Amino acid sequence: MDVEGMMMSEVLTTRVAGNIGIVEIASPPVNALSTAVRAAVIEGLRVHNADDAVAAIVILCAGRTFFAGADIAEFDHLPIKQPDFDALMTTAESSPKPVVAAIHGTALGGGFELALACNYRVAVPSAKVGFPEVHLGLLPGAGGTQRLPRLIGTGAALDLILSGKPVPAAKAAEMGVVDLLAEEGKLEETAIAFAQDVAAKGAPWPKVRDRAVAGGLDEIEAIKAKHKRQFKGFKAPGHIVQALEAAVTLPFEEGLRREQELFGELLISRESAAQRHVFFAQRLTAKVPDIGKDVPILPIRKVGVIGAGTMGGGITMNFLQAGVPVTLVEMKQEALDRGIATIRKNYERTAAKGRMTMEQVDKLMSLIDPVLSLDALADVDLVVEAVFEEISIKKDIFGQLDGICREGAILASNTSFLDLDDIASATSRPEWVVGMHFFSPANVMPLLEVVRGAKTGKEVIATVMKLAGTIRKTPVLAGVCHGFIANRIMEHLIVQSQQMVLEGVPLRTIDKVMNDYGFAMGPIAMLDLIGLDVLVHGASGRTLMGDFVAAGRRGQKTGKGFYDYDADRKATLSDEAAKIIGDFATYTGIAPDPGQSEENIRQRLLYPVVNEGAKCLEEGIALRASDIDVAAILGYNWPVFTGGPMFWGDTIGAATLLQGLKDLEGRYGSAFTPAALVQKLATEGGRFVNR
Ligand code: 3H9
Repeated sequence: MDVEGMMMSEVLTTRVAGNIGIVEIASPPVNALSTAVRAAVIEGLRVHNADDAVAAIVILCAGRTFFAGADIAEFDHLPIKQPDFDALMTTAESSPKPVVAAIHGTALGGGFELALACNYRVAVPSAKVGFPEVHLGLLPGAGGTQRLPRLIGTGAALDLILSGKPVPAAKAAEMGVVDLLAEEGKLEETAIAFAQDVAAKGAPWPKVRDRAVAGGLDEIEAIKAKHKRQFKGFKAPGHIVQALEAAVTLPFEEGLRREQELFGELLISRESAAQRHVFFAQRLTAKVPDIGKDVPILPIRKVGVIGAGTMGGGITMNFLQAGVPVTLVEMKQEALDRGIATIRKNYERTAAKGRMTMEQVDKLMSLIDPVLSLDALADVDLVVEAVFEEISIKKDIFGQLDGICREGAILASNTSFLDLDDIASATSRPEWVVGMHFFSPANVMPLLEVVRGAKTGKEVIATVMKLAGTIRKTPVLAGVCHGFIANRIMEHLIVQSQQMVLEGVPLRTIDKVMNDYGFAMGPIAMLDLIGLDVLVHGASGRTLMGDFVAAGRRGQKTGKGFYDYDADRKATLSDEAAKIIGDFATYTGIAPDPGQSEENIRQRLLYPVVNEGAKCLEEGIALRASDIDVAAILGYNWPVFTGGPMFWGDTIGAATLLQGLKDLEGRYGSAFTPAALVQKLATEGGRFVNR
């Protein structure tokens, strides 16, 4: 038996219950439809179709879920091996005996497509079905775009496929996708009884392919408009629309062929390669090579947050939503009241949108214990300090915590730039000190940088990495340095954009170049959004942004910053801003160079980010290049379809990057000096990202 044959026999169990043949697949963790699994399903169907004692067949999966889709890793090794998806779907759909898919967990992508190729679908209420392919830069390529509109109509199908969101079984049943809801825990017996019924009724058994498509091209236009923001920079949404158009205009078989063509184009696209990279990168960040499963995870039952400002409030909300009580400390009653009121207002806004009840708001608020003294933190399991970014203040607080907190409590700082080891030195227990760097707004942004100090204990790292998942963040481990990973690499983009502003490059050109690259917002508009006062806080000496703040131009919130803003937050150019820029340029004596090419601007903004990422790798600040990509994407909205700065650096190639950096260094100085790793990869070959 060949290797695939052996693997197939390991994942497949065929058994017979009464007159029903069961094809059971067990391929942990998520029963992805790898070559071996596809072969196993086909073999299971063959076995039961050849057995005269079997009247109908049930396909089900062991473990936590029905098939979660194609094995995404296989897409890096094209062509897809035989038996391919077409063979699998055709076998299921043309089975002479009726086939029932019994669904639990998540039937996603190719898994959902297999269910649609079966005659019937039975699911437990906790199950979900959906097509997440769009998040991988793909489309459902195994008949999903042709079968789903035949079941639920063109508009609903397009909506579901473009959204990428799984639908709960009850909703799927309402839509006509699921034929029967089984009681939780009784999936197999319900599916068997259902299969017996349909077998007893006799042929013909329904096939989705035989149904007419409900809804026409006009429905497609309406749904396209609803999702229009998704199209910019991404290839897949446009291809998905074309596949749905094919479902409307072409006979089933021709539609399938069109779908396969479109899928093939996406599969070899740079965008899909980038998004598949991000899929695996996001799941890799939590794995720390020297921290195995044997390292204990400490229970975090109660948290203290110091500082009820914007950051502290956002951090608090994360824990409340995870059901963890928070003791929130402020120095003054007024600041404490303001912080609590802001949290309540945020939740009430969510409730007003119908996404939460007022009872839930009250319940969350009741988890906060507002206090005015650090002494109240004596019994918490974790403290997150989120006060003003000033080393002496932080050290003072950590010194006090050392005397207050119980032994074994984790002491975390939300510092975004400061030296964590220096902060830890203020305590007698640096092994319990860690960085938990949230991104603003902390209750929304999905990134948590976990900063490992020189002495941070392994169980502290393991606990905080795990805790990130509990509060729905993706953790990225960083070493101690100025700005850790995301801020350190992205600072270049900000600094260079400011430099170009002073050289007279039009603000709109700088923003446009980054919009064209894929950022939803250019760097200048982003500074206005964050607030120039926030950015200059603590800066010493005269700065361009400081001059803006002095002139009352603090950004979008004051209706004026680099741009002027109207009531709809539409940005226009401002003579006053131009004068502030001109005056500051004169003050610094910067040479004007307003006519730079867009390519020059792009390289100036992006190459140093990749270069700094390379330095983070050299210095061991980041564990792996893909972690840097995740930090940039989740912390700074770096466009996903580029794969992040390091993956993008690989697509342009180290040799091109090196040459570009050398040219920029010649013109603009040491900010562009190539990292040793860039030079190494350029001369020896290789990539930043190695999966
Ligand atoms: C497709 O189907 C194309 C077809 O239309 C057409 C073909 C022609 N493949 O997320 P987790 C791994 S495209 C390979 O932490 P959870 C994952 O890397 C596919 N590996 O668990 C991780 O590995 P590790 C459409 C996969 O419980 C482990 O499983 N389907 C796949 O939080 C656990 O994953 C999708 O896009 C896969 N398909 O969430 C579904 N899925 O332990 C993608 C998971 O080494 N998957 N792994 O880090 C998911 O959305 C979630 O994994 C799922 C479980 C919701 C299923």
